[in-house]
Amino acid sequence: MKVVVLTGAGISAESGVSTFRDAGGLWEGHSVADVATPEGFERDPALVHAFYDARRAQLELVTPNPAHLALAELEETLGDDLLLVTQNVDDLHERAGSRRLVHMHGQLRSAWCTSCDGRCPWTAPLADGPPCPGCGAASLRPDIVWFGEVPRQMDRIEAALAAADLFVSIGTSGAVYPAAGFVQLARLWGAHTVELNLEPSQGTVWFRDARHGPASMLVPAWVAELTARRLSR
Ligand code: BV8
Repeated sequence: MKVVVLTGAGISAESGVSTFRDAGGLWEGHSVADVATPEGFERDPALVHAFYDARRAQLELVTPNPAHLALAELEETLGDDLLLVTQNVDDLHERAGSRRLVHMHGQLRSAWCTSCDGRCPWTAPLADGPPCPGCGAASLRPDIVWFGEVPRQMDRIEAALAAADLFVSIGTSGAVYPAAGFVQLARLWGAHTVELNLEPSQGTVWFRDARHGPASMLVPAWVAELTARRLSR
């Protein structure tokens, strides 16, 4: 059985990472245009660096929750039959043990040089213009996909959706495309579709099965159910 799992900010909420659109979420106090677009970065790089430097620093204080751990266990069971696609830029899936993982919107703990186009692991602030380890230029930006930029590894994601028997969306509001459209592609290509979210998302109508509650409860239960079903065949 081939499975594609898509995660959003809701899977990291119980780890203490703020979501985007829940009350008190990240975008409160910031307009998307100012902190999550190339134009915003061009206009005020210090504001954008401050926004991402604060989120990168917060990663020191948070740890994976049972939902992240359950998905890592599922990878142990399914191996190459599972692809985990995350919209999240935190590293909680990696720290939980997931390896077959696509960060379609980039990663906080990586820096991207606009001079040499090189990428490198990065945990420190970027606001003070550190030199690129590759070319020495003070041209490092957050390795993040902003609005209007192209999400990463779309070919790989679309190929996995076309081959999937099961598509599961966890902790996402279904507000941002192309991620919000994956459920429609999966259905079109014959997959069963499941939503695991605190509340119905904007795309909940597209899911054959929708379960609502905290991810730290729903995801381990769903993984146990799937694993038991596989073993009983
Ligand atoms: C692109 C940066 C072209 C990283 C992000 C009109 C129609 C269609 C599309 C567009 C349009 N106008 C513009 C567009 C394109 C645009 C877009 O979709 N805009 C929206 C606003 C309409 N998209 C783009 O620009 C994308 N690029 O389209 O390029 C292209 C396309 C295909 C192929 C080639 C080229 C780029 C989008 C990437 C933007 N970058 N973030 C960062 O700063 O983190 S998006 C940002 O919001 C996040 O990365 C995240 O991915 C996204 C969605 O947020 P969620 O993860 O869903 O979080 P949210 O807070 O919204 O929801 C949390 C959910 O969790 C809630 O439902 C809540 O109930 C639930 N929850 C909370 N607690 C829990 C929980 N669930 C379970 N348990 C809990 N405890």
